[in-house]
Amino acid sequence: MKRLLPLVLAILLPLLASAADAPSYTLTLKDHRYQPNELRIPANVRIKLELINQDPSPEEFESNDFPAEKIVMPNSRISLFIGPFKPGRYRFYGDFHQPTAQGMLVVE
Ligand SMILES: [Cu+2]
Repeated sequence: MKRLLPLVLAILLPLLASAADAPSYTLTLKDHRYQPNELRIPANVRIKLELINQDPSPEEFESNDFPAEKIVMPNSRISLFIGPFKPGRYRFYGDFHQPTAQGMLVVE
């Protein structure tokens, strides 16, 4: 067991560090719209997305351009990790209010 510890740490610490180092960005849902509705992020890095729902109904952050589907309850917040992305534009939306809840990731 003792001999395994350095190995376990060698595997776990980089994972923890990469999660802690991930740059963080915030999206707020209000009146079933994303604010900002265009989010600029750097290419080739995993990012942490903080999603704040200020509406009195649940929303689901979702995209067809990258893997993401996560529910955020009314007046709550969640965080998720997305990327890394190649430069480009990636559409996301709120599955429950698609007419208004539309946004774009601009990766550069
Ligand atoms: Cu969905």
